[in-house]
Amino acid sequence: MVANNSPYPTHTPKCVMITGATGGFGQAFARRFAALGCTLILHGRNEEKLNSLVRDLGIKAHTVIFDLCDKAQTNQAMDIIAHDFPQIDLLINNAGGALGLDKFQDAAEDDFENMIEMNNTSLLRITRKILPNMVTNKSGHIMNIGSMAGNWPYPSGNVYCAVKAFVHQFSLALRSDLVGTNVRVTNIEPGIAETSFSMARFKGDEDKAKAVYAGTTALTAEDIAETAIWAACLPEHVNVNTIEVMPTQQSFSALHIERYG
Ligand code: 8X3
Repeated sequence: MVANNSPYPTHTPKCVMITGATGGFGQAFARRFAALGCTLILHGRNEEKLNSLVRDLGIKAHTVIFDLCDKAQTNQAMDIIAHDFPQIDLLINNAGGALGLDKFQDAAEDDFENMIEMNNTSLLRITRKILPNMVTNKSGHIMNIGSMAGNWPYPSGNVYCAVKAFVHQFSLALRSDLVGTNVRVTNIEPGIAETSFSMARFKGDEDKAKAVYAGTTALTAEDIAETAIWAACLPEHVNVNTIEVMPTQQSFSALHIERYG
């Protein structure tokens, strides 16, 4: 972790792969892990954005471009990464997101299929390619970026809540498979965070996206990067299973009860 006066031991990952690196969380992770001196492998879909992030970081980083929803592209790119970087210490499965905020009875089929593909199927594919090396190395950390939506349903969250619940349970179950390998698994579950998340959810509708964050203090990408750094830099014998983080201004609502008349 960043130098401080704590006598507590820390562990610094040397090589970190971040998916969805050009998004809000991804950029914040890239900045913080670059500042720790880590070698970065940054995934994105947009080459120009990825190159501009690398220029901003001012470090040499390996970039990998593929569409998460494309099985062949993903597998081909990840085979190369697994071969060229046999010692990835930390994989941050950050790519994903929400598409639409409609009642399921009105939701677009493409949206829910893409959400499952982006948040679940691709996470499995990418993890499956990187994990065998970690197991062989007896060292590594899979860090998934879930959501509090995986724990707490909300109206019109339907498929987004479900895909993040998948990430939550998959992360825990993966820990069971990895016992004895020294490989760690963490799921970070943010609440409302002001990033490009809502622009993507509302497909570029700026007014709708801004309204999500109006009149409150949401989490920032930096808040989540701080939790990621904390969990990653704990000594290797410490595994943080799940971190759920909400802004102080967000809380729970009462269950809805339909009243007649
Ligand atoms: C995003 C959290 O509250 O916007 O993963 O659904 S929320």
